[in-house]
Amino acid sequence: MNATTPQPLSLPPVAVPGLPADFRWGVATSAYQIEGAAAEDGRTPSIWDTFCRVPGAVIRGEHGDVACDHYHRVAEDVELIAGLGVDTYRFSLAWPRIQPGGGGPANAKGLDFYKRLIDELHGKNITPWITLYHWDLPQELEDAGGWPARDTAYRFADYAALAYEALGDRVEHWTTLNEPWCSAMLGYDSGVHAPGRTHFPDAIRAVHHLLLGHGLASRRIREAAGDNPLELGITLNLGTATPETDSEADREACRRADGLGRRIYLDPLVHGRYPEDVVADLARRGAQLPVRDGDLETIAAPLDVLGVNFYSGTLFSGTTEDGATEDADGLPVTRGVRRDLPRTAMDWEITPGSLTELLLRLERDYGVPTVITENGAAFDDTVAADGSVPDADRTAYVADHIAAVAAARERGADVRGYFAWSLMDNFEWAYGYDKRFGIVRVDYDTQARTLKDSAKWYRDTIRLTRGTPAP
Ligand code: IFM
Repeated sequence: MNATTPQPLSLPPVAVPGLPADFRWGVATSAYQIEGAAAEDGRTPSIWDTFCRVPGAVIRGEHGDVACDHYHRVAEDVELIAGLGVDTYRFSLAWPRIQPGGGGPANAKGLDFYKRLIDELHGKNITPWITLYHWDLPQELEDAGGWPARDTAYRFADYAALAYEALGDRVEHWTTLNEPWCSAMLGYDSGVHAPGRTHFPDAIRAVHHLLLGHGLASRRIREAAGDNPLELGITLNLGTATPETDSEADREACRRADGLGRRIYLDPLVHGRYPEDVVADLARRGAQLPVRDGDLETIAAPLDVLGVNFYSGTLFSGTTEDGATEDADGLPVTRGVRRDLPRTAMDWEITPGSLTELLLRLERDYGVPTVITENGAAFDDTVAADGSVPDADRTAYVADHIAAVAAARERGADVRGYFAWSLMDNFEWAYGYDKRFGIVRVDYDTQARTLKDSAKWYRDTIRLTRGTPAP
């Protein structure tokens, strides 16, 4: 938002009706986006360290070498999290920090960092919620074929077992993968994310091997946990697909988008099968899911919780702007239609009602308890003369989405928590440090952290909703 754009008025924090006292409130981050210390204490390069060095891959050639320097600021950052009054902190482990090179024994120094973080969190009564894989595949495993290669799924399960063995005594909440759609499609089809490959059939192989990796890792973790308390799940990025009109072409476009964006993950995870229509769509595009005997049983490992990352819903048309129903390759058109709606700095439409719709659909079709493991927005923040960051646009976004969650709960969706993305501004992948998603501002020159107005609103809203007295 710049000086000429009027800021919306700031919302006062109020108790959100319909959210119970035990509703989980959190903030989320991921390793490569905040840690820095890319070459310290034995960490080896991930695909993102490599990708950031590819000319033109990331805005201004930025990278995560220092990021928010979280590796060296754990105590300060946990203090910050505690000040927000959240009960949960979702973060990811860097695979190449814990198991350098993607194979062999654990790196004690890498583990020590996470033990320190977890102990600091426990010291402040904050529940750690671990994600095992938030996109930082050890480079050696990409060199050996990456996610399109089946072996990567087995390497992931070994890493998961190793991480659980070291940290399982202190952490109950484990997520295997973050947004496998992004790993597969952005990494291996469009190539806008690491490792930057552009081969659709390989992306589809990656989908299957990511899901297989999830299933194998889940089995290893459950076996290791025995009777110890464990909440195990996976996080998907999910949205909604709405047809532009009631035409058959538009409805088909939605079916295809929903198939490749959601059902290809949810159906095998929950029902143990890939959707037939999606398999047929893939065949038309020369791609195949490389399923072997027993894989689907493995993938359909019990899920205690489904993590939902939600940012926007999409309107789809089955025709080009010229009215054609086939593209240049003779494939049916699936076109996202731009609406006249408010947008974030990512140019994503703001559609909180779609979150209610999504949660009700997940309840109806899949029936697994959900937690919103990410929701939030990038805006072009400005710092006021007094140092404050009056981000009323972000506050409104978060408030509207929390209300959407409450509305879904009231209509029967079993949604148990909400984590704001993100705790602080950080490395936004191909956008570098350009897009700021934090509720806390980071000054990358000084590494100073400043609560934006949205962070204060979030803190006060949590307190009022829980009904706890002001400190
Ligand atoms: O920053 C990302 C995060 O790593 C994964 N989910 C979407 C966020 C915003 O793009």
